[in-house]
Amino acid sequence: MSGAPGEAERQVARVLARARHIAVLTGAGVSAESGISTFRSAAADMHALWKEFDPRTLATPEAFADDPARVTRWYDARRIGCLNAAPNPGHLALTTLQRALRSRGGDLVVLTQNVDRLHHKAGTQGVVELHGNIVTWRCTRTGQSIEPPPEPMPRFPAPSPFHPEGLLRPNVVWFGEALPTDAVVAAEEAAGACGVFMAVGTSSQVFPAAGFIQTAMARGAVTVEINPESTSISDLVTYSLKGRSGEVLPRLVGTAA
Ligand code: BJW
Repeated sequence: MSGAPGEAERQVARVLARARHIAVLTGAGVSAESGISTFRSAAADMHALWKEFDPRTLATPEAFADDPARVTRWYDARRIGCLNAAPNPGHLALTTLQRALRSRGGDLVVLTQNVDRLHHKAGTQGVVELHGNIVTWRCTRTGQSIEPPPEPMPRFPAPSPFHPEGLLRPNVVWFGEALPTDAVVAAEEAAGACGVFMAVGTSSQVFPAAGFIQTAMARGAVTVEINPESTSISDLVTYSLKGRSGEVLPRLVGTAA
């Protein structure tokens, strides 16, 4: 549905106020206002990682096998950026909405593609991490995970403390790798059970995450997109709200300053 942004927003606010089960798929745009780069953006003035770097040389298992030092250095710099970042009003509005729904016997499930842990920092409970996280790293030989200290790593690649021949790699999901099964099951369940599905700050280009909205649509859920740019789902959703999530979400939830 289009129309004046103000009216569409008011309608979505009413939908949210009446909803009992909401699923929210979040992407890098939700963290943009916390200073974390997105991956893709059509806007010429917006920084996006894949405009600067080729994902095939950084975000694939083949890239890590080919040059583990280069990949580790890049991910470690991003890890430090995420550790130093704080949630923005968009993250906090989702936490407020989750608490409101839980207090009336419903729930809000955040399905995030983000690896930055900012939804956790904002206090949202039960966050489903579809693409893992950048805060914990695992041994390539044993699979054991650790949380490296909050300073830049001293060596690239990073030797594993668990195996003499192992390396540490971030617990993120690279292209060609399977998403964690429990996260996919939880996401399908939340998308299938919700009355409202929101896609916030995602380009909806990466699968299987971008497909969960189809599950919600097939079950008749009201669908909402929040994004300053148009995406492949903008014409498919019930409401497409054009704007920054750190501004739109607080207005929808009533936490705007
Ligand atoms: C704002 C804003 C503001 C700005 N407010 N908004 C079906 C069809 C075609 C291909 C495939 C398919 N199924 C699978 C594939 C292959 C592939 C894929 O999807 N490729 C496509 C790109 C073509 N998928 C995979 O490989 C996945 N694995 C898989 O399918 O495995 C199968 C398998 C099964 C069994 C065994 C083995 C394999 C894995 C995908 C992993 C994605 N990984 C990354 C990197 C994570 C680590 C890291 O952080 O480096 O995840 S890629 C990158 O994209 C990252 C993100 O989570 C993901 C999604 O990006 P997101 O979040 O949407 O961000 P952007 O930047 O794209 O968009 C930001 C948006 O925000 C923009 O629209 C802005 O306008 C907006 N914005 N400011 C609100 N203030």
